[in-house]
Amino acid sequence: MIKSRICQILGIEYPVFQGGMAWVADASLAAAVSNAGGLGLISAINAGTEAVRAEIRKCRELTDKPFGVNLMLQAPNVEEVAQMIVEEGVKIVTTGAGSPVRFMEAWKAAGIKVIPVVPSVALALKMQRAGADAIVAEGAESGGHVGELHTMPLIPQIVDAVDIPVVAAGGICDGRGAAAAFMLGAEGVQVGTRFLVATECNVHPRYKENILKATDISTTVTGKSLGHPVRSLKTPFSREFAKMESDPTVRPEDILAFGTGSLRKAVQEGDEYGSYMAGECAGLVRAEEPAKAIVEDLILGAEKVIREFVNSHLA
Ligand code: TUI
Repeated sequence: MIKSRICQILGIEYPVFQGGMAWVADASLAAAVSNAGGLGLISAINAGTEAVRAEIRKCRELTDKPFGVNLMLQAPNVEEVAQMIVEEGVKIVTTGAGSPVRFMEAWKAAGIKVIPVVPSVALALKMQRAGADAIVAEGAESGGHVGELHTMPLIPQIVDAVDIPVVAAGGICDGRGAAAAFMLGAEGVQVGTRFLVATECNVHPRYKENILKATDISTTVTGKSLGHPVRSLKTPFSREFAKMESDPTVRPEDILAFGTGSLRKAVQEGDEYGSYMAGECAGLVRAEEPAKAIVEDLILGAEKVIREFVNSHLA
């Protein structure tokens, strides 16, 4: 069985994190992943601080295993949520899209394990200095807000730079990807896109259908001109967004306004003018399955390919 420091630090069975996907990652999905032995995460981006508090309480009813909360640091209510998770006794926090340094002292004092998501070596080192317990290193193959570096060169460079455990994210969705991440020195994997089609994931059925019919070339990155590159499925929305970005007569604020609310529209309404955030590995996602089957496929699948490789190529 693949084990690592991540399992010890967090008290989980398998070093598999479910990505804290904005508007998607609720108590139902997080509890299912935690009950399967991985780390379920609730996104703190949805209908407001009190709604997130309710999800945390619901998750406690659904699982007695460890779970965490993911905080998107550009959220308008980020200060309020940062305080609320302390009040609620949350024990694990991951962060994205910024530096959580200003919250670190209060979170550490509350006994919270803090695991920032970072896209570069410099940020990984900054997070280690600030007291992070581990980091998620996320390559640009991932869905949603992306950095510049891709997983294959990013993970070993961060692993070489820090002493804390590194969890790999971006482009991992089966045992082969997980095995590759472990070979790069990661001590865990974070998976988003494949959990979008988990039975316990409450996205609109059209979101699941769009992931299941995706191919290798189905995702695109928009928003570079605004300084917020986001990977999502190619849809009428993303094509229109890209057209606006390439038109010098369109003002950035109008592009921004066009994108506002688009993720929620995809997740809740299955609207074709929604933003279907998804990673490059969407083309590998073939079936809706319980979260438990996904967690087990990632870990047992990784073990299987590593064993087979050693037996057939290193004997
Ligand atoms: O955060 C993510 N992925 C996300 S957040 C999100 S919500 C959203 N909604 C609408 C439009 C745009 C986004 C969707 N996907 N991944 C983690 C991640 N964090 N990737 C890269 C970073 C990151 C970037 C800069 C982390 C730290 C950072 O620091 C800059 C600084 O402040 O020093």
